[in-house]
Amino acid sequence: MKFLLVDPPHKIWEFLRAWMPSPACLQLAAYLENNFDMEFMDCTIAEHPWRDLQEKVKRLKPDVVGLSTACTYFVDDTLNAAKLVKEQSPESLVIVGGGHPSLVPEKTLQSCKEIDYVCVGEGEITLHEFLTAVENKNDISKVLGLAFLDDEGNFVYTGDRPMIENLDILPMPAYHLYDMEHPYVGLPSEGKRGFLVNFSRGCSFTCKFCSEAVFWKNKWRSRSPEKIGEEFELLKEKYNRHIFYVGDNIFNLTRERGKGFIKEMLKRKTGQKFWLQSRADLIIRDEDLMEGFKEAGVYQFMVGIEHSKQNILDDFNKGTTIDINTRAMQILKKHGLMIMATIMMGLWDETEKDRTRMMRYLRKYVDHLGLNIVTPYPGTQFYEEMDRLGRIKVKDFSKFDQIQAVMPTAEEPDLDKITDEHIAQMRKYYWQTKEFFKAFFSTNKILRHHHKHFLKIGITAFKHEVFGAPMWQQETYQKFEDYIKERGYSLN
Ligand code: B12
Repeated sequence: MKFLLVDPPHKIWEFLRAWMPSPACLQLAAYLENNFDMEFMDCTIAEHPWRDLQEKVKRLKPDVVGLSTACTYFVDDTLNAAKLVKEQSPESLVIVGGGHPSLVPEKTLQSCKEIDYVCVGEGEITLHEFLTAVENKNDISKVLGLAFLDDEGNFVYTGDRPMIENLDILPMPAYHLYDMEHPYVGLPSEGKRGFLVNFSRGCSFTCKFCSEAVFWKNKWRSRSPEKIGEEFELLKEKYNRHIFYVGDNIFNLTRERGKGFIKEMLKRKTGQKFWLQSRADLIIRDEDLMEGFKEAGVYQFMVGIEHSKQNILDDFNKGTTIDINTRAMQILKKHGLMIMATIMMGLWDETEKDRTRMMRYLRKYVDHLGLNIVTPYPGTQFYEEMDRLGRIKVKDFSKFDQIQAVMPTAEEPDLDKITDEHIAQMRKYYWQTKEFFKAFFSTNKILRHHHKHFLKIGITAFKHEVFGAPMWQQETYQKFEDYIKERGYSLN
């Protein structure tokens, strides 16, 4: 039984020019590698992503190919990868998993006949049972957590897969299968040795726009502080990684977790630095832990401030208030922790005046502006509502990257103008003397580094616009259509 797990070709996070090994693939690979003849391929760091995938499948003729797709905005690449796999090896079964296909399994299957199965939800046990069933020629419809179309084309869902209660049963992510020294692997904004990790799954809050909450059915689980410490230590000792974006939705969802992490990292004294995500109300609840977090190496909290209009927070079921947001940011400032605020713009009843007021408000506190264009993700309540109201004007998912507008506002019907406004707001925020000086003179070394990185991105954009110089391009990405042209014959 040969199994090929693939992170298909797709764009990396262009905005920050950051690429990370997929935590999903690393965890799935670790869980399966000892039980199956498994290979892992990350096409996002392959020199010729489509050609390499084609050749690998042709040579290997795997019994099963697993394709992972976390974000809606690169689902088309996954569908094309499925087509290429089937062309090269018609006997291979194709199973896809990840956030997007899981939330819309029927649509995914109907949009691509080359996909045989969708893994709905958590992958480790479902994939293990699926591969075992294929190997032993058992009835696949008995494996929970799978969706497929039957011979008549009817959608079949085998039923919910119970989630793993204790994440500590999972092995350490399979970093050893990855090219950890590839020049693309890192978070340039965090410095050369920046890296991303993930230790929890889900979130117990119910923000209307979030696909994560729906995907994990509002259930939250975490690795224990000991396992977290062990992984950080391995990343330091074996892979020389020192500064991290921790992808957990809400790091201090419980006080116990925050306290456990602090204790563990103070004990291990690895000297590593961490950027965590949290919520404003939980920052306030845990104010007494902030010094501990700092001492343990935390340098930044990313907080979903979302907007400066209360009705927007209420409408999104965010469960916070402007006052809570302000107090949380004041607490972080007081303790010398950097603030990255994630903000939405381009909401239906947002006006130019609202944005100006919001930016003025944020300027007082925020070190990093994570300004995103509001994007409705399939599977969320927000998507359904916007779809019902006919506001989603673009259904091409490759544009669902939070940088391109897909919905108009009451004030601005032109999507391109909203997209341009997003860039203009980011520039206005970062291109001011005060921010410019931070790149060179801030006493905070990390902030200096961040600002230099953004300055570099800004200069490239400026040169492009004024002098026609080339924009930054991901060398490892090629559009599927371009590959098909390049290879000289169309897809079977
Ligand atoms: C890590 C991460 C990133 C990394 C990407 C790393 C990577 N290589 O994937 C970085 C920082 C680069 C990033 C960027 C972006 N991200 Co991001 N990111 C996350 C984050 C924080 C963690 C994902 C994760 O590790 N989950 C843990 C793993 C274990 O879960 P999982 O991926 O669901 O995998 C399980 C199952 O899905 C399944 N499975 C997955 N693949 C497969 C394959 C097979 C074959 C099978 C059987 C099963 C299976 O099994 C896995 C294990 O159980 C999530 C939010 C969160 N906390 O989850 C957002 C999230 C995935 N990102 C999101 C977005 C929108 C983006 C951006 C587009 C925009 C932005 N402003 O952030 C950019 C650009 C993406 C890009 N081109 O890189 C959204 C996606 C929403 C959507 N529906 O599209 C999320 C959900 C955040 C959110 N709540 O909005 N991101």
